[in-house]
Amino acid sequence: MKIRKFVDTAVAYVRAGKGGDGSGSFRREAHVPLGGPDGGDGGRGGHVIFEADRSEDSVMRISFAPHLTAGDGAPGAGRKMHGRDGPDLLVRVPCGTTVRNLATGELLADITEHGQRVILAHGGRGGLGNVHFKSSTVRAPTRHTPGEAGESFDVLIELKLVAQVALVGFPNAGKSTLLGAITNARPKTAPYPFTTVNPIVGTILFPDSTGITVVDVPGLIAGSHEGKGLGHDFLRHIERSRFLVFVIDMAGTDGRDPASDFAALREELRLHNPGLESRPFLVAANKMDCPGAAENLARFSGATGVRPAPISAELREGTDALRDLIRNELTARTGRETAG
Ligand SMILES: Nc1nc2c(ncn2[C@@H]2O[C@H](COP(=O)(O)OP(=O)(O)OP(=O)(O)O)[C@@H](O)[C@H]2O)c(=O)[nH]1
Ligand SMILES: [Mg+2]
Repeated sequence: MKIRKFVDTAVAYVRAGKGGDGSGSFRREAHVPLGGPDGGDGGRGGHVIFEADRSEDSVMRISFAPHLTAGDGAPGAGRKMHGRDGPDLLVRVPCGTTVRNLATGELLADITEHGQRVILAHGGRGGLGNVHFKSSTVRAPTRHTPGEAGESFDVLIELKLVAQVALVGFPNAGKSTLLGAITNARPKTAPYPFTTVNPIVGTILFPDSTGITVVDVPGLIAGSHEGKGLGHDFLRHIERSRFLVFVIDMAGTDGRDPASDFAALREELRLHNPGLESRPFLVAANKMDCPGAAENLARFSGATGVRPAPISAELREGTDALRDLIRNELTARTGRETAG
């Protein structure tokens, strides 16, 4: 079973091929005196191309062989022969990979769909052979140009795992406890806010060996959309999931009101990205083992019109039913089958 950190990174040096040099050849044949220039052009240097491949699941491999170099173009030759283009280098990366220029931070590619290709570094153009430089005054040009260098730079490659389901809730609501109860992940839990600082992905494994990936996103707070707390980064993670599970502390710990918690979470999503609050969701009413939770739940349903799934993540009560509910809702409301 694989439990991965949410972001998997590699640094690499990409170098596209150099263009082949143009040729400065002259035609020489037994019965053709002064045969004239016949030097062909050099071939283009190979590109470095990244391609998304759904069978890849990490960019870590790249860090073991971080020089990504495409082939050089061949030089041109006599008889106007064009040099062969340098072979391209095709680098397969998982869907959800972004590539940045390491020095400037500039985003060079955001590769999401299987089969999508991006030319990351262009090969240099081939040089021109001397056939191009013939004119009425220069009958026997020796001039020919060298191939251009290919592009080369260091890149930062990041894979952002895309989980199917995101757990969304205020700090301390019990998201990590729930992730530990329903998936193979074993995140740290503690009775204080912001225990989780990096998103963690786990997989719900069903007996028929299908799975659903779930990400525990660190606690949202009012103002997250402005960068408060752990801020934007985590809202972006939520954005990538097709289905949301709101984890609400029904015990109303620290004098919280569950219905206003729910409203505040949805508002935070809306402020970050209008439309995000209407992404398909279900609500898990957590901490139902605590005193007052049942009354709070009744009030919650009255106030919001939503019927949550009652659970105690800590005692693992209702969590099996929640797994099944997540599966059914995910399939019914996003039209997505679970992954094998
Ligand atoms: N009584 C009770 N306590 C719970 C339940 N679920 C979680 N807790 C407790 O609530 C506290 C917070 O749980 P976490 O799972 O760390 O909460 P979180 O939402 O991941 O919090 P952050 O990582 O800080 O955002 C821990 O002390 C848990 O033991 C539950 O169902 N019942
Ligand atoms: Mg947590």
